[in-house]
Amino acid sequence: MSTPTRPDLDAYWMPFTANRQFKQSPRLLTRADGMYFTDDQGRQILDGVAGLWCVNAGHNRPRIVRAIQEQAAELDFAPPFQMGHPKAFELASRLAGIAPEGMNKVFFTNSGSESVETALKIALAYHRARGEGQRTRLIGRERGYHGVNFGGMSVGGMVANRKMFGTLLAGVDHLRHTHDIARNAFSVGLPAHGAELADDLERLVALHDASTIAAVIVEPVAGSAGVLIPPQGYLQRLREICDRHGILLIFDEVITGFGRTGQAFAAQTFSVTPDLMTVAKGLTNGCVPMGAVLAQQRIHDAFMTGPDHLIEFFHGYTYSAHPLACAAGLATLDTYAEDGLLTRAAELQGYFAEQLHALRGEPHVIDVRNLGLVGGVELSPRVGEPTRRAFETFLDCWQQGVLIRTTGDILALSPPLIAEREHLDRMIDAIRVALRRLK
Ligand code: PXG
Repeated sequence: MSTPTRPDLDAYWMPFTANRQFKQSPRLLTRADGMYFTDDQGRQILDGVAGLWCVNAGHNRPRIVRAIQEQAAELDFAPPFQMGHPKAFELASRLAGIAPEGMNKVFFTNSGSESVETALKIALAYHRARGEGQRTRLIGRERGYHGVNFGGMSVGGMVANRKMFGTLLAGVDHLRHTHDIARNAFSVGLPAHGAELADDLERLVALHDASTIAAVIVEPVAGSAGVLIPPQGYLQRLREICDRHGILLIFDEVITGFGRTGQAFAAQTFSVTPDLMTVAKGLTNGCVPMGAVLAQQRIHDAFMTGPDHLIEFFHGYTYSAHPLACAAGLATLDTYAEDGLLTRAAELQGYFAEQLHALRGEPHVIDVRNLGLVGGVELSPRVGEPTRRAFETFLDCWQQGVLIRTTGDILALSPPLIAEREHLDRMIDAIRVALRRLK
């Protein structure tokens, strides 16, 4: 196929990208359909990561495409403050319908990062509205990722995302992370060891006093920090400790939401219901930016005091519940329901785990982890050059026509939930081939 002329690459400062490496050897995607991207050379690239953990129903789904096209012509924008449009209410109800029991209030945002900021602000304002305004402390976890805005960065625990940006929010502390290769390497599904790490919250309660702590935020399964699967019983224990001390529990389900772990939300997979839940990505199948915070009824109700002509929560975005996003969201939920995608990861996870764990014994592999349709393969770093092995594996897979993700020296797979066994085989084979020729 002929190579089209490339655009000038100079002006675009790319996010979370090695800009200089990219511009020397660009990877430009021009089309996508089903399980595949097409690059500007006309090559088919198998999507091993659902875009960026978001295209759960696969690319170019006709119902979603049509909904966005029709919506743009019907109602392009509606102000979200003191106004509404029908699809915003419809989407909120539909989300509440698939959410864990009792999480029936929905606040719309435009990204995962905004969802996190919104959830943290709801937590602070909730306590204040109830006369516990001294609960201002926010607790995150080491190796957590909660987006890139100041609240999310502060409760997050990835050093590269934090160290350049000053003092961040005051009054934040962190639980220890749960990653423990020494005890849990090559666990299939949930690791056996580490539930007691939830007791770290008791340590922080002893240090700060529960009366100063507003909320704890964790990813049920940490994605960006390298596919860290929670130890058996860990999330349940965290819930119990939060309850004991009146601390709100926030699950950041930006990557675990919408079927990734085998049920609609990880909260359901783990049978642990948080007080607040952040979502984005799969909410619109990645087609239009959108996020949301789901809240328990009682959290919402705590705000509904005072004269009824007054705004109850001074927060929101120009594009909250944007009509295009709502149309995409509704069509996405229809697509998930029609194709049974919210539970498909549960059907595929046995096969996926078997194939993925067969990478044990390949060069440099020190751990393999899995849950639902999330997989992680950890490599030993090359001495003096951390992250290089994983990046070279990523480039090799790209050459083979397979898109994977890396973070540190960890490879991540999060295929669209429409994947067939042969797609999973091909992703894992590409990794195997790359590892065997890696130095
Ligand atoms: N919370 C979690 C748990 C996330 O995974 C965000 C918040 C922020 O979402 P936005 O929409 O603001 O980007 C995320 C984002 C990766 C990767 O490679 C994952 C994300 C972003 C970039 C890379 O794992 N997740």
